[in-house]
Amino acid sequence: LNGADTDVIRMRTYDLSVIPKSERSQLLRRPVLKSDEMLSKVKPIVEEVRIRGDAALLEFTAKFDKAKLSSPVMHAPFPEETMQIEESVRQAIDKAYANIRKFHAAQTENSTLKVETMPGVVCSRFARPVARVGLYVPGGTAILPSTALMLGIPAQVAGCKEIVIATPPKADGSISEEVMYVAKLVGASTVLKAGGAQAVAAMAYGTQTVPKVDKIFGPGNQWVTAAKMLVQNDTDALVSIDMPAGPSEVLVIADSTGNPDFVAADLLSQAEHGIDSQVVLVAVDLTSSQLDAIEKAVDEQAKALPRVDIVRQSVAKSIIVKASSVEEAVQFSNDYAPEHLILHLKEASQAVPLVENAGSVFVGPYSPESCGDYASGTNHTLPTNGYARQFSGVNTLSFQKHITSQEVSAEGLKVLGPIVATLADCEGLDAHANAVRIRLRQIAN
Ligand code: HSO
Ligand code: ZN
Repeated sequence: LNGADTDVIRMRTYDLSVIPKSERSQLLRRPVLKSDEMLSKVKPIVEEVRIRGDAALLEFTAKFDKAKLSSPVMHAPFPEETMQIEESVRQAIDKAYANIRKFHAAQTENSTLKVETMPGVVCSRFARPVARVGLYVPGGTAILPSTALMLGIPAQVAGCKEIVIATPPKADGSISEEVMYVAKLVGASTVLKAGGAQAVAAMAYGTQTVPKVDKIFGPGNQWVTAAKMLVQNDTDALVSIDMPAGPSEVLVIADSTGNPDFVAADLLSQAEHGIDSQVVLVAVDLTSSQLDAIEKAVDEQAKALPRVDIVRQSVAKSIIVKASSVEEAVQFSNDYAPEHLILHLKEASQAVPLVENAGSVFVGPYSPESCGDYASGTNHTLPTNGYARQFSGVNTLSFQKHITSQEVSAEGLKVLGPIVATLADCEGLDAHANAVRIRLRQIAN
């Protein structure tokens, strides 16, 4: 055995009952994202692609992904030979597709909301799809066809007219065959063979071959996140983004009924994503032997993982927090606002009403995060970094926008008009008042 392998893979432990307030707030913090620094690194890349289009895009792809391409895009219908996947994988993707589609189709808002606020004054609201969307599917240390499903399906059910999927190519210029299969399932029109800031820029501004999109979705590394923030602030690009993204995270609340092996497995499933993954265990009234059992399971299971080197680093930064009641545990979780919250509790579903801030909740011992990551039906593109306080995860409505309308009858204007005119007078906006009074005079005649 070499030295590194015998090191125990363990989290740091804190106790909420003794910890000072200042230290408690430290526990809630995520690693600082160096956004200024990243923005200045990403800016020249985005500029090059904006100005020189495909030529710059191909140069960056050669430099960063080591792929020499003649064209950065593939257009539908995609050749069957790009999506030759194992039969068992195809069936699993098809089942996941069906579940995710079922849950996201139920979220579409196709009916018009209509309210008569005063007699003759009818206000409505109706939804329309965002016409052109760009979906970023990360490459990096793992291929993520599941992310293509999670972004592509709501786009499809919302009725988006143009779906562009961007993902970095392998060095031979090809794209993961699983991602290509999903691109076909969700009806993507274009696959952009590029990653990083250059892919985001290409979709934000459009190039000779890449269609310009209206909204960009999807997780990504710091380069992708910085590029999304940059193009969102450029009024020339006229593009929006789903949400600010940071490293993936899970918070598990476990009481003495929690199976230590299950708890450990859930912590590790998030820890294996990347070295900056955030993993938190909140232990409710566990004895030290119960805690030891979890820590031992983390160590043992981690060492059997192919991605143990990643896990070693993420677990080292992760924490165990001791709480004395479910209420105290959920309060801590609400303050932390985790991307994923797993409840390993005796009465797990009874704790759900206490949850105020979380991206997605996994209730009870048989609901591992992995189910939501892949196939139960919920979306895995969720707010990180504490943004679960104000953001929802990606859902069907993320691909729609709402238009309001009003229809006022002559009778309605008789009642509403004087109110509007008075308010316009009060603001000193005579033209506004005139637009009403000119009609009221005509109605009176
Ligand atoms: N847990 C990730 C999603 C994912 N897991 C993709 C596996 N594949 C989002 O936080
Ligand atoms: Zn995951």
